[in-house]
Amino acid sequence: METLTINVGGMTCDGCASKVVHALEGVDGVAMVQVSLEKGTATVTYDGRSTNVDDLFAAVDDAGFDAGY
Ligand code: 9UX
Repeated sequence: METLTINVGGMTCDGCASKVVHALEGVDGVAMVQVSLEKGTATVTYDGRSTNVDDLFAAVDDAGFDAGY
């Protein structure tokens, strides 16, 4: 398993945080997601054989937020 912390732009309420959690949990290979609304981050533990950083960033962006390092 690998762990990545993504900076997530555009999260302004708990609903946003929930959307980001669900978007990342929907990616094949994701085992755990922890989102901090205060920090504007999402920490993801994932199986690198099933997904990668590009996929995780894309999931955040597709949910309407702005993923970055
Ligand atoms: Mo809150 Mo966010 O009412 O996508 S859910 S602003």
